[in-house]
Amino acid sequence: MKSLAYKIIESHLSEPVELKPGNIVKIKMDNTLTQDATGTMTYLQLEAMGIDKVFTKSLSYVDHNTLQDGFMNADDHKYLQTVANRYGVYFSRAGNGICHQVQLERFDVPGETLIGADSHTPTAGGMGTLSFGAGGLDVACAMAGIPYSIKLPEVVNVKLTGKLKNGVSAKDIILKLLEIKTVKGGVGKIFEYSGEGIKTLSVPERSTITNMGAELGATTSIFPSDENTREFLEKQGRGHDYIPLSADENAIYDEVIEIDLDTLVPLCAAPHSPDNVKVVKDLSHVKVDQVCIGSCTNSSYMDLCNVASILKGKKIHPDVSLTISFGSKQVLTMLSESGALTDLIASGARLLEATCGPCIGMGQSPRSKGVSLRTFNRNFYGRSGTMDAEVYLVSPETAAISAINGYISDATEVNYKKATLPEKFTIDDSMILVPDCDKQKPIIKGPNIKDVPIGKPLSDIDKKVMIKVKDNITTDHISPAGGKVLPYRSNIEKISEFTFSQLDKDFYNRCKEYNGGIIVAGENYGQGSSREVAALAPLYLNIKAVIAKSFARIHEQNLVNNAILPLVFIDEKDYESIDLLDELVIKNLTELNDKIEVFNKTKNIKLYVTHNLSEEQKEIMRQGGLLNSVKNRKS
Ligand code: MIC
Ligand code: SF4
Repeated sequence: MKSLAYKIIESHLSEPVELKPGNIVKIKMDNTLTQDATGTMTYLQLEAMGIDKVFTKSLSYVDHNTLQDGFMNADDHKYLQTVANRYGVYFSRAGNGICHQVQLERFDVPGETLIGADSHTPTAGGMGTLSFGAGGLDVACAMAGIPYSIKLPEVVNVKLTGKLKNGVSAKDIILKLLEIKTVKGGVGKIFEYSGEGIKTLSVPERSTITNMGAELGATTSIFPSDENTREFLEKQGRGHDYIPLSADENAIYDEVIEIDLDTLVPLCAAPHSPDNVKVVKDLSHVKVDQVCIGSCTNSSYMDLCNVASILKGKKIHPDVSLTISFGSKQVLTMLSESGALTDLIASGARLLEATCGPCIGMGQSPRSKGVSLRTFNRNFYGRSGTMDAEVYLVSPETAAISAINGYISDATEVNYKKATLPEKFTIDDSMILVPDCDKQKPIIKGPNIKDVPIGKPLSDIDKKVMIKVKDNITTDHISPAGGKVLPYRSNIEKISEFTFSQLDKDFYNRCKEYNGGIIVAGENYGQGSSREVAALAPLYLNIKAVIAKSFARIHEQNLVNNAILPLVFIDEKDYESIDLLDELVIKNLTELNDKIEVFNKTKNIKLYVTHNLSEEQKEIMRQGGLLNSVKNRKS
C-alpha cells in the first residue's frame, strides 16, 4: 500500500532500507540540472572531484544571470559551456529558457529521479518525476554517481475534487495550500496529489503547483502519470517517455488534505511572504504600479495564451508597467506563430527574454514604495531590488486583468476562453548543445572564476556571535540576489561582502574584525532558495556554527557540506539569552553527541543544544565538509 513517491524511491534505492519516515534513504539519481547562478560552483566542485565524465543525464542551463553588465556573466557562461562539453553535460544556451520549464518540455520522464541545484527543481513533479532541489555540491556528487542521502520524508496526500472556475487557476490551488500549511508546514514532507480534480489539470498546471511546493518547505511534490501526462509528452514529440504511474490503491499516507476546486477563488500572497495569503477580491482597493508575468511558476504557453486572451484588444493602464518574460524559446516561438504575441505587444506589454529576469532581481525593480504584482513564487522582503516595494504573488489571469484596470482585480469577472494544450508543441532543440567530451578542447575560466573555499575538520569553537536573526530568515537575506550581487556567484571572496547586507550592513566587517564566529537564528533558518553561496560565503568568513530554533532542509545540508555546524536549541527560550558579540565556547565536538553544552562566556551561563545530523553528516562535518569527504573516500 505505497504512495507513488515511496514506490519511486524504492525503485531507486542504492541500499535496501525500510521505508519508514526518518530512516536515511540513499536514492540513485537518473538526471541532474544546474543553472548558471549555482552552476559555476557546482562544476568547480565537480572538477575538484577528479572524475572523467558524468554518470547521470545532466543539463546545464543559462537562465538567471543574463544581463551581462560587465564581463562577469559572460565569463561564467563561457566556463559553463566549456566545462559542460568536457564532462558530458548538455548545455542549454542563454535564451533557450528557464531551466525548470525547458526540463519539463524536453527532458522530464515519469518515474525517473532528478536532482537540481535550484530549489524549484520539484517543478518536474508535475510530470511524475521524483525531483529534489539541493545545493550545488550535492548535485556535483550526483553527477559523480553518488546516491543522494536524505531522511525519508512523510507523505501528505492532497486530494483534489471538483473543477476550477474560469479565472481561478493552478496558482490559486498552491496559494490555498500555503494558506493552510505556511512556509514551514512542508518541512520533512512530500506532497502527493490525487483525486478526481487532478484529471482537470494539464502537466503545466500541475507543475505550477509542484513548483511552489518549494515555498511550503516541502522536500518535493508529485502528481501521478496519467492520460494528461501522455497527452503532454505526445505533443512534445516524446510519447515514448510515457509510462502510467500512480500510488497503490488504499495507499497509506501520514496526512490527508482535501481541496474542493469548485470552491476556490482567486488568491494572492501579500507582502512579504508566500504564505501571507489573501482573497484577491478583498484587495480591489490596491493600486498597482507594476505587473511582471513569467518565472518558472507561470510562464507556460497556456499561461501566456490566457494572458494574451485577457489583454487582446485592450490597453494596459497608463500607470502600470507590464513586463512579460517567457518560460522558454518554445513558448515564445509558439506565441509568435499563433499571433498571441501580437496581442501582448499591442496591449503595451514590455517583452523580456526567456529567462528568470525580474524574479531574481535582474532588472525591473519597482519604484520606491511601489506595488508590484508578480506571477512568481517568492515575494521575500527586498528580493525585487526595492526595499520598500510591496510585492504580491498572483496567477497570470489576475495579473493580466489587474494590468488593464490599474487595481488588483478578480479574473472570474472577465470573459475569456481558457487555453488548452495546443495540437502539437513546436520543437527545436538547436539551443541545447550536445557534448562531445573532447579533452583537447580547453575549459575556459575568465578572471571572474575564482577558487571554491574549502572547509576545515571540526574542532572546538570559541567565537563571538556575529549576528542574531529572527524566524524564517531566507537564503535571500543571507546572500541577496539581483543584478549587483549575482555576477559574483563565481567569486566567493567578493560576494561575501554582501552577506546579510540587507539586514545588517556591518556583518561583513564584523566577521573580518573577529575572524568569523557564530550565527544565532530563530525558526526555519535558511528557507527559500538552494543557493549554496549562503553557506560558502559564511564559510569564507570563518563562520563556524549556526545555532537556530530550526532549519530549512536544503540550507541545513549546505551548511554541513561546507563544514558549518548546524546546531538546534533544546530549549527555545535560550535563544533570548544570547546577544550580539556574546562569546560562546563549544567543546568536545567531534563526538557530536545529542546534547552539547554551549558556555556563554560573556554572560557566564550554560545552555544546551542538539543537532539533526545523521551518522554520514557527522562524518562529513568531522572531515571538513563534503568535498574533503569525497576526496578522502577516493584516496
Ligand atoms: C531562486 O529562485 O531563489 C533561485 C535564484 O532560483 C535559487 C537559486 C539561486 O540562488 O541561484 C533557488 O531557488 O534555488
Ligand atoms: Fe528563476 Fe525565479 Fe524560478 Fe528561481 S524562482 S528558477 S529565479 S524563475
